[in-house]
Amino acid sequence: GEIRQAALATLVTTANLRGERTVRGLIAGALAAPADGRRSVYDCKGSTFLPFATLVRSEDDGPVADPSANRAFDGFGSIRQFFRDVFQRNSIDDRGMRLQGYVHRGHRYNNAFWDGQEMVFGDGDGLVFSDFTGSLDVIAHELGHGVTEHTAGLEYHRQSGALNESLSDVVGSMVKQWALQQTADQADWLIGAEVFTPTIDADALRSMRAPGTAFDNKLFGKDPQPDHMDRFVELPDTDEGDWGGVHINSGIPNKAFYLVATGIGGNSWEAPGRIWYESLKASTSTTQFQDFADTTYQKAGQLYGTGSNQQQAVKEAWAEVGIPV
Ligand code: ASN
Ligand code: ZN
Ligand code: CA
Repeated sequence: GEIRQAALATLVTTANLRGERTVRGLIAGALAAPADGRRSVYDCKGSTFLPFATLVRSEDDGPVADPSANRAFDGFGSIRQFFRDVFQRNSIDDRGMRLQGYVHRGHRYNNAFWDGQEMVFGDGDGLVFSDFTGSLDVIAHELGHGVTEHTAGLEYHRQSGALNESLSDVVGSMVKQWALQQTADQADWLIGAEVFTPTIDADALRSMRAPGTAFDNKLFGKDPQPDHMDRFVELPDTDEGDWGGVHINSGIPNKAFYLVATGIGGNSWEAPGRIWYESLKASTSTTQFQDFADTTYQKAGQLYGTGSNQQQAVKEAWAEVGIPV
């Protein structure tokens, strides 16, 4: 990243001084590599074995008969453009990685996931959950896991895992707000508002504005997400324990991002997004809540000035969720 850019800048300068047009041309060509991240969407036709899936829509194809395939394809397009325009990031790996989606995975499968290579979506059972391609923020959440894997590589358990989950919700929420051109105050801050069938009494999978309030019904009970370190949920580091509550304790950093975005005001993907994205790139596989909070405070100071209102909003947000910086 930065080192390569600096090295290229040095080469360009040297080439300019020597007037070596050929070298300069080569470098310019390398720098102007086409922004790609070409899309491929596959139909699993109910199988859980991805190699059995068939290609239904690729980059140069127009809409196809399958609405799930089109939603995944169009969603990838929006998210790709979001990363390009807002963060100057070329796809998942910043090197134009192909965006591969698999729809109709399994029979009535109630989830979606990133598997390290591709984004995979279930149809839902039709009773509780509907098609997981139905929420743009869910598609962006899964793609966000790819971005995290290719940047900080946050380990998917305990606090680093909850940060990994939260960063995917932050991406999901920012992409949705950007697509709708909503300010932080106008947004609903819900993740997966469209994935429940209309019969289910639930707002969404999660709420970043008010973690713990996304649902409260007979089927699921109350949304278990905390919004403060005092209510951090200790769970075993097992599949059963959600790897230490990665989808539960993510409520804490989610609330911090919401507070920063509303505290600064305007669009979440501008200053708040920039601070979070720079902090993600400065994080490691074992970054904990406190480390991440400290990094956002430091980045806000570097980007917007020490004592700026952006930095002040970051400080107040983390204090409000019990992680003072
Ligand atoms: N939808 C979930 C997620 O992306 C699936 C999982 O637990 N990996 O976090
Ligand atoms: Zn996730
Ligand atoms: Ca609903």
